[in-house]
Amino acid sequence: MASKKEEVRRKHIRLHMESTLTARDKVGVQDFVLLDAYTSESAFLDNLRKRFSENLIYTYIGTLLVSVNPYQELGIYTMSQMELYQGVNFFELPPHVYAIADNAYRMMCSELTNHFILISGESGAGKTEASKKILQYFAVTCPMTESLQIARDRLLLSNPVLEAFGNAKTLRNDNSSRFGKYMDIQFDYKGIPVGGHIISYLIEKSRVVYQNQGERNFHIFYQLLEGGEEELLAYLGLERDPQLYKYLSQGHCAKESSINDKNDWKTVSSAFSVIDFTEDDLENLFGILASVLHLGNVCFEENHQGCATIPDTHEIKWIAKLLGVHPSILLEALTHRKIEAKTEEVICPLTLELSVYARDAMAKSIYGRTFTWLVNKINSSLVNKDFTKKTVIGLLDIYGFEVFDKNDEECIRPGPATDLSFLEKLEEKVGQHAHFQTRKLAGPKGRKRIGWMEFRLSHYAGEVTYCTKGFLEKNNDLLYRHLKEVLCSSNNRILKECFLVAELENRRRPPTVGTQFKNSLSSLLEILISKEPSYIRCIKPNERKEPSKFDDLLIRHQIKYLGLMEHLRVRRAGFAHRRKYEHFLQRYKSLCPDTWPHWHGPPAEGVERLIQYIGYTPEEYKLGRTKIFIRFPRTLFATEDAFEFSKHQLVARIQATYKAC
Ligand code: AOV
Ligand code: MG
Repeated sequence: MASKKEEVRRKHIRLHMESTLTARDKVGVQDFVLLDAYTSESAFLDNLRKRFSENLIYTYIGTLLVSVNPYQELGIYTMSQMELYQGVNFFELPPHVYAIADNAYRMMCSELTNHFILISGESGAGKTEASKKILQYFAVTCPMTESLQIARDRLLLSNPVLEAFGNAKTLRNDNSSRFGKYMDIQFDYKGIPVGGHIISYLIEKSRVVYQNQGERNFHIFYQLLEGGEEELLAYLGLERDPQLYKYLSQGHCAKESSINDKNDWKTVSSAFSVIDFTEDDLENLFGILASVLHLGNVCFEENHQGCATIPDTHEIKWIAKLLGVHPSILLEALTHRKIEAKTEEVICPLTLELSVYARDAMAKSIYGRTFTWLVNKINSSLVNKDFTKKTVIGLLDIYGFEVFDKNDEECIRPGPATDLSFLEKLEEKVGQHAHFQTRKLAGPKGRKRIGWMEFRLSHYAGEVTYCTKGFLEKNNDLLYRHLKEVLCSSNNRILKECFLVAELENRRRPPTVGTQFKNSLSSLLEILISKEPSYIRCIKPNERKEPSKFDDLLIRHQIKYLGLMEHLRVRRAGFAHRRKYEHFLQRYKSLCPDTWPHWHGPPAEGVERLIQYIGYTPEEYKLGRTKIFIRFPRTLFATEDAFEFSKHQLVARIQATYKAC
């Protein structure tokens, strides 16, 4: 095996050397740093296009990986590919997401440091796929013991479950993540994956009650209807046809040819059992999903006094049964609200509009909190208390620009605020901004293109116009107290954990979406600051999800917004590798008699002594305050090779001594 691998590796190096000389015009360069006209965006684009047309979707900028979504299976994620990238110096093989994963892993093992891989790019660019490939790479290539196989399986299988509940078909992506995800994979000192932890950010709750034309609700609803057993559906009071549910049919694409809900249901069902969900958990969980669907079908009418009534209580009875609440109290809470006067509570009827609002708020709130429960539940199955000393590699799969925290404040008002006042507030808060336009801000020239209730944002992909009509309801899930009381009284075990009675006593306003976002962002920054980063930038080649189509304009936009040219400039001017003195010394100290086996002085001096000994030339490196900067990859390779060699020598010496005894 090793010799075959060695052979392939050598072949690649030969090919690479030839390609840089002869085939460069055809397939481009595998590292943008090697481009001749490196400051020109057109040269950058040309190189990316050349490679894409040869199905070479990965290109480096130094150690940053640029990935273009191929929208087709390329056969580059096989077992033999994984083996090939294992333990290989970074630049020896063609760029690959496995190289990024392997590099982070090896650094973690050798330096005992924590790492994270940040994956960014616009919707549909391939972030989630990249993060899954990395997880698979670790699952397959890392050492493993029998007792830890379960931990590995849970790490892998948390994905389909989270995707079922947190992903949906959108216009841009048939499997779009509607939440942000940070996942720590924890390793023991031998480099065996032993556990993990997931943090989720801002699940898009509005999707539960409303979807745009051509979009769907979260996958799990369709999976349940399509794949759920007859008895289960009968128990939940559900019909198989998604068209019968208002919350599933507004986008007019409940059935989508690219998605196999039945198969996905099977995957998710078996994943549930591996990640420790009991029958009871599932019964409660599906009860909640079914209640949401029943809620969507609750219809209101207006009586003579202009108050909302529910003429048909069929759905109410199902919800009451599944959530373990009293049907008449639920009915009252959906059509009335409690107002607290000085000493007493007054119950006021709601208008039809406000009842619809209350119903949707209930559905969003239930779903949102259940999602949080689900993440916690998965986390409890990923915890591994047996290992106290762990190092981690974090994977950050962020959704970018569709979240903007400027919309919160207005949403806090109980009841719908007017959409126009929301827009006015946006104008006031955001003001003049290169990426934000409204009719008022556009000036006379652009005015014609923007409607009264619209605002326009510049995203990676170009401009997107948003209509604020209905925007507030979509983003609002403030629950009337009356409904909250009902949910706090629920007998559904999951809801009991999600809606604590103590919440009713707390009179403070719940944090707005913006505050939540800001808080989670700052805690994320804290997590990231303590780790060594690697970067993957994903690019979407066209808007039609088609293979082999390279849309120059769209990609140019992304090169700009992802800051790739700046990154390239910095890389060209600077030094490709940087390592902390301690880590560098720890790894390579055996190469120099002065630093081996221990160096007692300051690490910086030790490093200086070491590199002088092994003969770094002055243009190859620079010494910073805490780190050594190495200009060329080959310098680091040479050092690494010397290190490997010295290790073999050491082993040979030990063996020889052993034999001699
Ligand atoms: P995203 O995570 O960046 O979008 P995904 O990772 O879900 O995008 O990729 C979108 C789709 O593109 C996938 O479902 C695949 O069909 C295809 N795809 C992506 N990467 C590859 C690849 N390496 N090889 C083959 N096909 C690929 V979003 O979550 O919407 O921001 O919100
Ligand atoms: Mg995604």
